[in-house]
Amino acid sequence: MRDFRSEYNTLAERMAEKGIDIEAVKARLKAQEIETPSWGYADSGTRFGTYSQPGAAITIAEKLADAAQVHAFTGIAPAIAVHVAWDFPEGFDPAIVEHAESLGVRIGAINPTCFQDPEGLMGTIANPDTRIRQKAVAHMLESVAIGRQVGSRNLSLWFADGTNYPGQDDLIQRRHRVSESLQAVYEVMPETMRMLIEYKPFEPAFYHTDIADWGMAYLFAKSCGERAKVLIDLGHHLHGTNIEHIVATLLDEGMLGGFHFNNARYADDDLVIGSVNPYQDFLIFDQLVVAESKPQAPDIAYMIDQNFNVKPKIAGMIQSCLNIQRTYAKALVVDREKLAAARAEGDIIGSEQALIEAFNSDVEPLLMVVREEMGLEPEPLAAYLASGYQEKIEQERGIREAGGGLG
Ligand code: PSV
Ligand code: MN
Repeated sequence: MRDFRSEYNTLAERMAEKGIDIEAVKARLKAQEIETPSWGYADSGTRFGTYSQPGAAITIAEKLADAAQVHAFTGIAPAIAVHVAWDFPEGFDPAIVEHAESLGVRIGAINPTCFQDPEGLMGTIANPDTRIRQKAVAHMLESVAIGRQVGSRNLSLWFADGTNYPGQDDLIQRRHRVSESLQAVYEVMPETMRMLIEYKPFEPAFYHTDIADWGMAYLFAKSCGERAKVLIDLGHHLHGTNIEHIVATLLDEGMLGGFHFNNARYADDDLVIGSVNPYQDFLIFDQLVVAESKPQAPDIAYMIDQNFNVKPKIAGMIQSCLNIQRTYAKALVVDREKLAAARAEGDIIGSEQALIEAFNSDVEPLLMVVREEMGLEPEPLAAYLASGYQEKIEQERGIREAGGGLG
């Protein structure tokens, strides 16, 4: 293991020269929380099939146990987002709350599963058939009720609604149906709960999707009320989209409610965050760090939305959390004074360098010290891999018929 303590001391000196308060940076890193998705611990796949991994979780209890490992080793993943139909197929059992607590974790965002009902082929909340719309609303109300019982702060909504061919349905009428359905759910949400509205420009519908981009999500959120916000899934953009600009705009409008972290190379690939475009991830965190420093810091749910078809799931999730943590740390050590001065002088090289220097800086010794101070192993991935947990679940659970998550 590297001599991280002395490397940290050198780094701390360099930071002090730049006027960066390293203790404040460490405090923010210790307070970071990333929610992992229950479906990331289950078997998943593509439209061509679902793949079974030895030891993959099936029940919510197994998913929580696996998620608890991610938290135990990283210290920053205490909550697990659930997908109602996948996690509570026999109905919700409140005993799960205490069970999660006993594992040192808690249930986070509630995701109604509004996209696998065969009756929803023409849409759920945008469907021309009132009965099908009501069915989707009823499922969301059931999800709100679960949210109340687990004390969840976020109802996280994504819909597969859209059309495949021009003329298939009236686009404006569909908008109105979406608004009405969302409002019906918003009205019954407890004051403590927020509605996060996720957008996606394509898939499974390929002519139009009813909530195609951040602007549409924003308008639907506005039509509901103050506690409705936009959720950005990094994989839900067309190529070339400047996501950090969307982040900045929503932050400025007070409308950014949360993230679904992942990386995309071609489409909604669900690849590990940091694996395709770490610089873009850094530029997103740069915006977030600036917003956090404002008097009214934004309330943002940081969630991972990934499926691990080829990587081992728990190790993949730990790797994802660490990639996010590293990205946050790099954004925290940007020399903001230098950046502001360069911008004021119109020094484009200097301002970009301020970002690049932070992006290129080695923050690992800082993270290792933070982890040590949190009572964790300095190298969580290596520690997990050496723990024997993966071998244990492979032996106990074996390979079972895949279930529990989509690609
Ligand atoms: C849809 O592609 C999505 O991003 C939504 O967040 C769903 O809840 C999740 O993926 C399902 O895997
Ligand atoms: Mn998502």
